[in-house]
Amino acid sequence: MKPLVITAAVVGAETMRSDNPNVPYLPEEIAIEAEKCRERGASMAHVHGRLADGTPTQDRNTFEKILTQIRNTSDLMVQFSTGGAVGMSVAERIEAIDLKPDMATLTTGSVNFGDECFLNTFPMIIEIAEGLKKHHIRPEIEVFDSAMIGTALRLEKMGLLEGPLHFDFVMGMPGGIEGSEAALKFLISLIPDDATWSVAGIGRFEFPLAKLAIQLGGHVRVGLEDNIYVSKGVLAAGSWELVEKISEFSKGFNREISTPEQARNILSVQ
Ligand code: KMH
Ligand code: ZN
Repeated sequence: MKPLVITAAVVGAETMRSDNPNVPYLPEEIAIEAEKCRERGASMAHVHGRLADGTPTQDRNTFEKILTQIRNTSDLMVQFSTGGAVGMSVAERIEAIDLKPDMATLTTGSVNFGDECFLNTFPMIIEIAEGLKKHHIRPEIEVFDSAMIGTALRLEKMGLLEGPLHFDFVMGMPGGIEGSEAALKFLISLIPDDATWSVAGIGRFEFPLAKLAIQLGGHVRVGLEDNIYVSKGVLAAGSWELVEKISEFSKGFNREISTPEQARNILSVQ
């Protein structure tokens, strides 16, 4: 098995300090948190932007600061969200991609997101995929439900995505695919043989799915974006504490943890 790539989703667009006081908002806070995650085994930071009061933003200046500060303080790969927050326009969501992060997300379908809808119509998906292609940014395909895999394969046929594809299965979110072993194995069965994948379990699904991914040869995303607890009822001291847990699990399963340099190779990032 290839070494385990751990992605730290340190910010997100939904988790607020009222949920967990350790969510970083400002670029310097995000960079400090990302560095702590690197020290505990993460090789990539998945980032969103926030204003000082926590309001989600995809503002280019904010992302420029985040990218610069993470690159100044660590060798982490940086992955921009193009999902942003529910309700944002595509233009807003891809405003910062010309900054050339190492990767950026691409959600290949719409999904109910709590009480709202995270809208990704086919034309919207094409616009984001074209933007990533134009700037030579490797997409991480975010899969909230199984139909999103078929759409990604369609984009590959259209020449908008280039293999080997890399998927992130976001599982256990209300409105998306369930966080079960059967569902994970079903998603794996749908992707091409040469594809790579990671799993981002939401809430209580984070650790059980991470353990499965470690054993099945996949990769893992954790962080306060996805889950605010380190154990039942105990808030995580930061995304770094969740990364630390994954590193411990991986050692327990005798799986090596990748460096950012190895992760670039594993995920075919130039
Ligand atoms: N915040 C969600 C609406 C991504 O980062 O690309 C979208 C999301 C996916 O988090
Ligand atoms: Zn995200």
